Amino acid sequence: MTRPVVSALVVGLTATLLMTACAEEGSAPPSPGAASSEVGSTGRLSPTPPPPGPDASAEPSIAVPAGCTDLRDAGPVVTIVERDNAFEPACLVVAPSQALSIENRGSAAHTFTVVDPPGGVNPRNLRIDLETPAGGETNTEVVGEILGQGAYPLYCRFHQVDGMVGTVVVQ
Ligand SMILES: [Cu+2]
Repeated sequence: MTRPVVSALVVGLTATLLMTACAEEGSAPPSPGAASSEVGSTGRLSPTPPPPGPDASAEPSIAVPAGCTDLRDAGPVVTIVERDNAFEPACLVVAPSQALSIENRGSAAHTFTVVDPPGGVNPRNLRIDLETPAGGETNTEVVGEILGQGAYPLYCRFHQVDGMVGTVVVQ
């Protein structure tokens, strides 16, 4: 079965090698040296496999958390409510053309603080940091003038440890 294949592989070699290969193949298993030589010849003749393609994830994509509230159709100003101690909604999707109205309906002061990913709570990456007294209201500029498109961690500086955190997705 393998003899024609072996003959074809070594057809370019000298007659002496061809005879040797056939003799080895016909009478006994090929020696490791002969086998590696044939593999080497085949490798040079075979087309080189193409290199791995460029990263297919080059186009931007925004990971919107499951259950995030889409407020892009809620009008030019989107209302976010602060309570003790949570944002409502905790995760919101807004359009770059919308502004935010942050209403504190809790009994404590809160902040609406947005940071750049991936810095997390690094203050140097602050993008929005609004303190709202109890019963107060604060408005932001149009989001598109503050944040680029993306998903941003949101938190209250006073109550982050109490779980007053969320996500702002600008899309
Ligand atoms: Cu708070």
